[in-house]
Amino acid sequence: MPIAGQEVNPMKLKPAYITIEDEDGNIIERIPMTAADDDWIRAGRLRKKAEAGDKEAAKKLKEMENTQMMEVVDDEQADESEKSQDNMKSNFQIIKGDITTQQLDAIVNAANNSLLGGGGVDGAIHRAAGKELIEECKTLNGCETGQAKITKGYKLPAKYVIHTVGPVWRGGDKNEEKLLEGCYRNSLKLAVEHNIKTIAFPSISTGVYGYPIEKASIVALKTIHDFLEQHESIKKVVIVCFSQNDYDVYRDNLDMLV
Ligand code: AR6
Repeated sequence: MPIAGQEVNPMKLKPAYITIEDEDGNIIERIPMTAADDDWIRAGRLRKKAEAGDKEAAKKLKEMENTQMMEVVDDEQADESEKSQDNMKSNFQIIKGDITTQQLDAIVNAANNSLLGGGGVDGAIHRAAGKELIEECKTLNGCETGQAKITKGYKLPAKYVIHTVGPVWRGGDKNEEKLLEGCYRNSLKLAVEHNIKTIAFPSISTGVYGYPIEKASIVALKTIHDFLEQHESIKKVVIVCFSQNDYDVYRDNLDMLV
């Protein structure tokens, strides 16, 4: 029968395990609850509010703790995770602003399969880069969802534009998460291949394509985090949020993850 552990420090809280015991109370299996990541992050956010005196948040947290199984990681695991958190902190930034003005090696465009321009951030990037960008895009034969292609930046301060195509949100069971992960990972892979050291992302898919910002931000943050852990050549990743609300969501989720 599953048992619940107690947690004390939100920064050391890891996704839970279900612990299966035999009748004598001996542990026979521990199954990591990786699918519980969303809940784990939500619990962290509620805890922050509860600590600041929000009674409603405290109540919700208590309910979660009674139904979710959580446990504290041991010190060794915590040290390891703190090391990777340092990496993420030094190489990573979330800002509110306009991606077209970023003075970095590359900016990422949330494009569509044609790569021939559109509205939102795509429109803004094409306007700022000038007509030569569309001319180069015409030579690329489009781009599949979740993949990425690279062009020069032309009149932009950034030397390169990496064009990626996010998934349209269709309820969450049409492979949206994997495709969105692919956007971030494949863009970063292209960056490494082109010796790009500093790069900015918009919040891919969360505009016209309708991906819920809460969920999309977690995918973005985790995928970037995992990539930075494995690729030291990237020195700076910036997520550029266009609205205050998007900025707040990304910031909150970063605080919970790192
Ligand atoms: N800088 C940073 N972020 C921006 C900017 C900007 N200048 N302008 C908008 N955003 P969207 P999608 C934010 O719709 O959901 C296009 O027509 C915006 O507030 O641009 O991936 C393409 O051609 C939102 O948070 O991209 C595709 O057809 C985020 O960028 C389709 O939209 C993404 O919103 C792609 O949809």
